[in-house]
Amino acid sequence: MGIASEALKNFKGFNLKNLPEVEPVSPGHRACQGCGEVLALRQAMKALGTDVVVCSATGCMEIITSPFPQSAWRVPWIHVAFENAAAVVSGVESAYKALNRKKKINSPNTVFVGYGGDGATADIGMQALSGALERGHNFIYMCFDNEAYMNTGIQRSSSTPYGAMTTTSPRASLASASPPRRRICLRLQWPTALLCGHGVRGLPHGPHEQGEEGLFGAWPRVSPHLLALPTGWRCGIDESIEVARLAVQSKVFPLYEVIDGVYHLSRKVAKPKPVTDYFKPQRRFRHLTEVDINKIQEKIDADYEALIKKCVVEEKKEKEPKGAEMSVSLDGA
Ligand SMILES: Cc1ncc(C[n+]2csc(CCOP(=O)(O)OP(=O)(O)O)c2C)c(N)n1
Ligand code: SF4
Ligand SMILES: [Mg+2]
Repeated sequence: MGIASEALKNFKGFNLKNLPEVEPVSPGHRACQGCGEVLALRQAMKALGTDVVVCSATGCMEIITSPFPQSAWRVPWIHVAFENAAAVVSGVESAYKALNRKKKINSPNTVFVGYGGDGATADIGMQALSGALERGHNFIYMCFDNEAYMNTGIQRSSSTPYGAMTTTSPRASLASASPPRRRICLRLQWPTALLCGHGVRGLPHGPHEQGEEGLFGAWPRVSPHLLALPTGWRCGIDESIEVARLAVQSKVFPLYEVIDGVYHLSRKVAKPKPVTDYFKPQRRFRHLTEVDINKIQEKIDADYEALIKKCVVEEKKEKEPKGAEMSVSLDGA
């Protein structure tokens, strides 16, 4: 059983009625207009509260929140290298454990958070994350997956979807290209929590969303968030939430959790939209031919079917909670 701060224990999901007022990431940072990633970071930190220690890999969310001599962080925050956020958060968690045991500090409920982009997680930081998971540290790891190395100029990462244009992937037809790769959660093959869409629910979304036994019972947790953003995805500055929502509705990014090896589908996509609806607002896909798109659609359908077969569908979560129409979550898939 893990431990959780008061803010986490009382967290009931996001909607306008119960949005926590606390702002661990303050306004005035330097994210691009319409950035979905900083919205996810803000929402996640609101849920986590202030009794936290955060370890940040380099990437956009580090650069835009900490241009010397300023900082948008109102909680303890450590900037580490590109590859080792999970290693550092492991060390911090172990140090707190030891200091608490020796009664040198009294912080039994502190929550330890590591985060990085898709480059920092799925590529260069995979080893550190794998090690931290294997050791079973008490921490939450968030991957802010914007599907490229955005901070350094939109280079392709292993999370970049098949066919998307980046500054390092050619726009040639995909007919002879290598097949799409699996997302990080599937590659980790570890009890993880996968959630989507701006991370606007901030934290693992699904059957065990609320309560200590669910959200906080199983440590460690890995939460990839899919984030749409105008700069790299070439959508409008007012479209990033809608594009992320379309990712769920078109089955491109299904919402599910894996808890102790059991797959839980958080939202069944009853009336899926075609992938073309998801691609349309994003100019990074505009070069694709009909043949390319059909191939991608086939792969999405096959992957979703395979996921459904593995999943327990939590019927009670099919219904929207009261007040959800005011929610900024990505439900409705
Ligand atoms: C070892 C190392 N290689 C490369 C860099 C340069 N670098 C800094 S941030 C970054 C891209 C980060 O991409 P991602 O993790 O996806 O985060 P995003 O900026 O997209 O949020 C790169 C290549 C670095 N800081 N350290
Ligand atoms: S480049 Fe993308 S992720 Fe980075 S701040 Fe701009 S919109 Fe956000
Ligand atoms: Mg990235």
